[in-house]
Amino acid sequence: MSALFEPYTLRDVTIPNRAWMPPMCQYSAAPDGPLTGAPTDWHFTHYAARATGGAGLVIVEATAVSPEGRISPYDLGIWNDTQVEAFRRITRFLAEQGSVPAVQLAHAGRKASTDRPWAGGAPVGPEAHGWQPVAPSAVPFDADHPVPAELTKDGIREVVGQFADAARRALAAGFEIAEIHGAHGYLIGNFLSPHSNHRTDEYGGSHENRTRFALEVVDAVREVWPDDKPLFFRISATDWLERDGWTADDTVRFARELHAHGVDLLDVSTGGNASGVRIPVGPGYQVPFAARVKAETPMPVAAVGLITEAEQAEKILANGEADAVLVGRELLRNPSWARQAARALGGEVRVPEQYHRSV
Ligand code: FNR
Ligand code: 531
Repeated sequence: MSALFEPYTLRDVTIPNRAWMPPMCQYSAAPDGPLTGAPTDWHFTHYAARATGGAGLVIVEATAVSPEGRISPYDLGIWNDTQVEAFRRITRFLAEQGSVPAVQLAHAGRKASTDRPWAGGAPVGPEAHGWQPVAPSAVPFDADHPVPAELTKDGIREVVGQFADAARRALAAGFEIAEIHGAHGYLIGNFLSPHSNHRTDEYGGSHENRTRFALEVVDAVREVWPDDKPLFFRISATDWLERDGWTADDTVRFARELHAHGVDLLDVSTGGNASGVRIPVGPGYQVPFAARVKAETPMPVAAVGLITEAEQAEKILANGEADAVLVGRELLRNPSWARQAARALGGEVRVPEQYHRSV
């Protein structure tokens, strides 16, 4: 039996295989008006295709917990009931197709208020639906980004509450798994790393202080999220900085703490919080970070990053380097990657009845 097509049960949720779709922003929601942040026909089509293509878990893209938590004005959000209603059509269909619907809850921090990548991705001001980003410290991501406003303690408390409200809405929207976005240089990652967190109060300085905000978010979400449903956390295992950054050792230590706080799986990415770093990109280049967490802590892990081939994915799991793989851009190229991997590996995958003549 192929490891990639072994079902995986976390708490009371069984994911039919280990070939999962990671969150990938589509920047396709309305940027203003009553439908701001609500999923559209595009989002339905985009996610439905990967579910009918056999992905066992579909993690909906970074979905902002507040308007100012968006990366771009075109991001999805889950801060109001109109958005919840629009998500229900997607979660219902994914579940009908046998895929587990998940959503990544996000706050963009100091990388907020930027244009869509295909429009250049530059920071936008109020004239283009933009706003003032916030962060743990008034330290910009790079020379092209504005200086963010330093969050006060009240501001921190407000964002923690927004994550809890977003989790409540994610549940109402029909999601089975919530993933907290702690990676790629957004708000939670801004607090974790000494590269971006220069605070001198109890949210800055030591490892315990810099991880405080992330753990307050985890605790607030875990309290709302049902005990029978899994909670994931996505982390950037390293900033790829020579010094003064977040490191793989920090990640291993933090993985133990997240596990103790009720996080069920760590989704292990890298980078995004420091500009101008050299990242050794290549097939499976981030897998070693997931493998370290899995080897040295009790935390289950998902691996991601240039995993494109069925045999490559199978080997990662068979070698015990990860419990699941996330296939991103290859799934954008080929929505039926999971079904084709099943054929290659002799695994079982659900095929829609309507397609049975094609099996
Ligand atoms: C991403 N990625 C990403 N990551 C995340 O945590 N939340 C997100 O919303 C997005 N959005 C996003 C959009 C697009 C268009 C791409 C290509 C990527 C990162 C993604 O989940 C994945 O970690 C990387 O793409 C690496 O995996 P692949 O693509 O090499 O399989
Ligand atoms: C790509 C990215 C991956 C890893 C580090 C930095 C950047 N993604 C990240 C996405 C937005 C689009 C670019 C998110 O995490 C929302």
